[in-house]
Amino acid sequence: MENKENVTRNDLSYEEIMDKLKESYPFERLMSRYRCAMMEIETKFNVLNEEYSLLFDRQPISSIKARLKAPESIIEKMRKLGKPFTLKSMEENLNDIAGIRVVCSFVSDVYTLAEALLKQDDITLIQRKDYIAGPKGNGYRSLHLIVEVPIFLEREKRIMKAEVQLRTIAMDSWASLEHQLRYKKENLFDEQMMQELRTCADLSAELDAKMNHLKSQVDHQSPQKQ
Ligand code: 0O2
Repeated sequence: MENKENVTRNDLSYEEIMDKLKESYPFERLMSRYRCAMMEIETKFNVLNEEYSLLFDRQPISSIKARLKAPESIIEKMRKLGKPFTLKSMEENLNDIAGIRVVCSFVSDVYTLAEALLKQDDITLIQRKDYIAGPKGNGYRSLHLIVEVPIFLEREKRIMKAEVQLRTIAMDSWASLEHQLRYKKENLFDEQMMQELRTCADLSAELDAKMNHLKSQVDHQSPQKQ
């Protein structure tokens, strides 16, 4: 490859692009940096979970899943965006190569944890999409944050972007079932089926709201530890 930053040329086929990308050391190095960013953010949430479990005798985080976007999905998205296949362009145009999904017990935990992350002085908020306050048309709910986080390498400090999705257990189970139902079967869904999906999402939001209300009653009666 003449220029290490140019992973691909535009005249290559999809398969050739992918093979070249996977073999390239600069691509591997970039992916490794995104992996480091995921580790940093995952650790931050684990630390917060530990702290809150001390303060409130319960853990607000039910589970954390971190995933690196697959090369196939990266190429597909760059192609969709009509952007050149270079590492620089990937870094500039894709916000979700590193993804961390934080599944919380209650709706209030989603916002408490998001706030606690964002007030850390090494985290910069790039974009916030609140699909809980304003669900997507199909009923999808989650709080999405695009953040920048520094990673400290042997000789340099790099600022990396990552997408953090925060949601409740109920929102997560709806999203996971919806994904299974709709994955590659998008065109089988008619308006009535879409309406049923939305109804299921609304029912699960109602459950979240009731559980959150119960939690605030319990919180009100139990004093916080110092
Ligand atoms: P994966 O494999 O989960 O990463 P963009 O991210 O740029 O493509 P957009 O629409 O601005 O576009 O992103 P948005 O709305 O913030 O959501 C992106 C991610 O949120 C998706 O990533 C999903 O993880 C999740 N998501 C968004 N909408 C839905 C939905 O309707 N159902 C489910 N189950 N998940 C959703 P990817 O890249 O699609 O997939």
